[in-house]
Amino acid sequence: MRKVVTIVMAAFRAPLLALTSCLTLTSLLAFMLGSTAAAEDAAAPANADIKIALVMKTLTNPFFVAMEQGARRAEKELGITLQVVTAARETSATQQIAIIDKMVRDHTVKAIVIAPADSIEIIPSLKKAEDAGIRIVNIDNEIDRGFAAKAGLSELPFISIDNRKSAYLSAAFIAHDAGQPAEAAILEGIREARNANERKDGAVQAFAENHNITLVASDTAHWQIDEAHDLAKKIFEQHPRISLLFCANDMMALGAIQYLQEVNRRDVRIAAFDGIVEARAAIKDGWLMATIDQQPEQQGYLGVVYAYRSLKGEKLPAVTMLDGILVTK
Ligand code: ALL
Repeated sequence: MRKVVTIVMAAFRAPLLALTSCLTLTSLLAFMLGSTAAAEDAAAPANADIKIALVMKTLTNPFFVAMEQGARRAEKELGITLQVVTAARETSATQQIAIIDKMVRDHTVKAIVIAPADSIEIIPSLKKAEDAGIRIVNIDNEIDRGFAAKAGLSELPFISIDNRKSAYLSAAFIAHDAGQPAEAAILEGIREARNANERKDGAVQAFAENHNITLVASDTAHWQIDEAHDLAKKIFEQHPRISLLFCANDMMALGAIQYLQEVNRRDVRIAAFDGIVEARAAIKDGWLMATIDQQPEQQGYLGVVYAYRSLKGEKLPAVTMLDGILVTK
């Protein structure tokens, strides 16, 4: 297990380090340029007093590292001040709630861009934020619109991809040509997240459309690599004939692949979701068949741009759907 974790950690620590040094350089440059510009124009950068927060789940998943990079691009372009905050783990939904509550209490930001860990529990905190005059943009995982309306939260602009359709595309890639009877399994994301359920539905549909396929197991590994390794072990020990596996994100696919490598099972066809660099490498190595690029960089970028435009009084589209791009090579 450790092997994959280390590879993944090392792989995204590098861009993180690069990002940090790049930020340091940027700040240095900004400082140097700033001191020259200060003579001519004391008010640079233009919107530095506009503080926008990007609240994500965790930086232990490269998906969110890419999302931050997009948000930083918007920060630079708009000249605003961006604060990026995450919880510790995929499962730290309560920590994300505490982060929002503290921002409301401390009046530190004018807008919040949120990729929620949980589609329902976060709603009361978002309502408090809205009541405090903070603009909110929902990206990635949609909050539950029914609960939001009941809580009196207004309709938040939402930016994401079509999770059901994209999961269908990914799972169909391994399902459509199963010409012999085959057993399939699904590793689900956190069940309190709407996108996890939509992805499960899409994969169930893709498997159901081929009458040769029987779905024999579906369980959650909470988006996490280690948990997916252990869940895959359990499921494959119970159903050794499984030959098709859909994982609702790449991290879980990497955990499952690690298990399959340990038991030397090259025959299992796996489809996943996110398009992170490590998953693309697994496709090249033949361990993964498909994933979905859900453009996290662009989601982060647009989230901040929308928050800014909302603060400028613009009316935003209720739903913005980016393309979920099937990656198979
Ligand atoms: C979802 C994202 C990604 C990610 C997962 C883990 O909301 O869309 O698929 O892998 O969260 O937190």
